[in-house]
Amino acid sequence: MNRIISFSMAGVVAAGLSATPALATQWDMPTPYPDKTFHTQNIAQFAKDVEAATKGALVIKLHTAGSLFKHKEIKNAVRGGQVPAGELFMGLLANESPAFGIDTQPFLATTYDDAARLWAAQRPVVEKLLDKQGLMVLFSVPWPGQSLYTKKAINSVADLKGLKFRTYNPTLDKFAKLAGAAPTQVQVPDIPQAFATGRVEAMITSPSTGANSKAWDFVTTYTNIQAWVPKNMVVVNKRAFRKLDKPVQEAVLAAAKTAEARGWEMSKKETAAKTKILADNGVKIVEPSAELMSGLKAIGAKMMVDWTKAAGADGKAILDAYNK
Ligand code: PCA
Repeated sequence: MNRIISFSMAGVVAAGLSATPALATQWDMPTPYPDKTFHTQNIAQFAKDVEAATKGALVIKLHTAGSLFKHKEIKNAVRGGQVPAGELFMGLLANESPAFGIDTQPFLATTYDDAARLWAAQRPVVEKLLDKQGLMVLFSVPWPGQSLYTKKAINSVADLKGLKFRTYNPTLDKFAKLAGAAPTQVQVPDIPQAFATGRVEAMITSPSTGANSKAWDFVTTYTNIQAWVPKNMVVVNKRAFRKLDKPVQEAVLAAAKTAEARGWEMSKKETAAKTKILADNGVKIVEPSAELMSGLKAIGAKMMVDWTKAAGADGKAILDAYNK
């Protein structure tokens, strides 16, 4: 909490001395994910780039793994100005507006090319929704494709019935429920503990989060369903952004653009690298049966119908742009 106080004091001092451009601003920035996550490494590089480009006029201090604010608090902390910027999983906001969760829709966009097209279609709507809350999107980077981790072979949707399922957002809750599993949301830093204590026994996530969580300690099988390519986003409080000198603002936007491009490339490399780590540690990597895939895709198709109804005009704008 000291840091938050020091941030707002820095704000007060900066406002009082706004004629002194040499005064450095420090931004505290919470992220939900641990240090070794490629997203976190990308954001650390972004912070370095900003500091270098502004010659230290803006210093971004990361607070990783939910250490300053819990994942579910990060958006409102930025909105309320307790911190100027933060990272979160875009689909975490799916209940606020379905537009935020379209990239967690099963089997809509399952490759990086489709994910990039979906982001281009989704971005204007996401920006409009966040702008109303005084927030700006700096950049967004996808996780590798999401696949299935279990303690036994899964050959059909019926094999998922009754499994205690670790989830991370409302869309995945629904997918798990429709598959007959019992969803429980667990944040990434808590995954190993949740499996160890038996709170959960299966999950859908990327090879990155699987390998970083040492999934071999608690599952045997990775079924490569590649069901969706969800994204994180870095958001900034518009008031905090406007307080920066113009050249500093420009440096932040330029570094954000670079971070987005770099992050997508890092993500693409993760899939093979982290799947290999899973295999090297004894996790069985299997391709899904046709029966499992058709069952999961049928659930996805039903969810797509529900999403389209719930998402209204914003949803239509996104899908029209995506399908163009
Ligand atoms: N890792 C994060 C989000 C998606 C992913 O691959 C998680 O499991 O919560």
